[in-house]
Amino acid sequence: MLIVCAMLLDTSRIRAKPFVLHFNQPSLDRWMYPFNASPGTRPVAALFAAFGDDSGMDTRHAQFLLGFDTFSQVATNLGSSHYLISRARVRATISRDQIFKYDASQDALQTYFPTDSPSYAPDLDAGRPIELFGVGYRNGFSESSFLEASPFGPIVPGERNCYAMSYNTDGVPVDVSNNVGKTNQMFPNFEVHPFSIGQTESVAPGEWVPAGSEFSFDLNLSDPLVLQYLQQALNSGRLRLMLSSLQASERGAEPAYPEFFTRDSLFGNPPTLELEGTSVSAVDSDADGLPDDWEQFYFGNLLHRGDEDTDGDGVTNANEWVAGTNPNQTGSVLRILMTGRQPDGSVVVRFMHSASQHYEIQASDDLNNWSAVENSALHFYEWEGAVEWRDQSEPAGALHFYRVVIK
Ligand SMILES: [Ca+2]
Ligand SMILES: [Ca+2]
Ligand SMILES: [Ca+2]
Ligand SMILES: [Ca+2]
Repeated sequence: MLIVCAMLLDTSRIRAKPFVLHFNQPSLDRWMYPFNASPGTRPVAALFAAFGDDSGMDTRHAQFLLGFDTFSQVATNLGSSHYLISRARVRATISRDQIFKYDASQDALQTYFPTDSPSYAPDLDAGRPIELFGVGYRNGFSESSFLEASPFGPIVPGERNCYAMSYNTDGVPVDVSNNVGKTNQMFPNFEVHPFSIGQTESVAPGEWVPAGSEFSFDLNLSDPLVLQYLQQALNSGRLRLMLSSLQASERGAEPAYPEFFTRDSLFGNPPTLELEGTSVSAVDSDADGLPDDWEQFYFGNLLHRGDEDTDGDGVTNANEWVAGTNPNQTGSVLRILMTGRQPDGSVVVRFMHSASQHYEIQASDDLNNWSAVENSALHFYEWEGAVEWRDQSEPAGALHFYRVVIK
């Protein structure tokens, strides 16, 4: 009897609901610079880079860690796909006057190469963007154990305990601190996919940025891997983000770097977070196969049914819920976009993917007996929202059927 009561209490406690979170300051913030003698209490945090192997440092040398604890406001551990997010914005304020130029867009990887590199491309817009990333950890640390005064870690490239993180083309989280700037074979160059690039209305692109300028970072929710990161953070109750910029004193030029106020500043505005969405409980009061929270999030009412295809994309609302797609957008749907043989003989299956879903590619000779393919690796970022499975082992002329299954 006691157990039943406990279960009832627990169910009511985790009852999900819409949330509109406004953090006026981070739960923690820290200038991630290896020689920072007062981690967690400095009033400002600068972002800059150290190019070249000789520096002995990560290329993204000085980063800025922001942490927002959501667990007191949004129920945790519902499962990542049960967090629907409509908006996520970080704001941060510049503390130092006119020492860098505003660049509102991403600069190609080749613009960071040495000018004598055969692959070098000039940076056609002045300045370097300010990029927002996720956060990764090593040496046993995690988002719950890495705090403002935790050890930085070894001061050599690729070893810091807490770093700017994004996803590689395999969809795997990676340290982006050395995505460019090193010739050491341990650090091959690769393009990054920032979660957001800072925008300001204080000045036009290419102009010097005055102190007090506010930068906004709207997280790119149309990238399923970014959305997934946010969902996982809400599931754990701790959102961690990292600001970084590849600003450097280039060839005798004046030092250029953005510097932000932290929550420890007495003079400037600390970073903030706005996060809006819904957590989805199992409650389905109208018994149509759609959780009420999901219906309210997408439709604003409970009038639509599970067997209905509201956006007419060929997939029912119930299956859009299962697939993590948007029932109001025809372009958001689990569908194979392309399948076929490439000129090199490999087979490609391309499909739209969603946040926090696990896909299995299955093959069949007869459309009756299906089995999972052995090589299950997926390739991301061919274009946003799409993913590809590629197989070079299939003999030419073989006829197979393929399907994508959500596990
Ligand atoms: Ca630029
Ligand atoms: Ca319902
Ligand atoms: Ca539909
Ligand atoms: Ca849809």
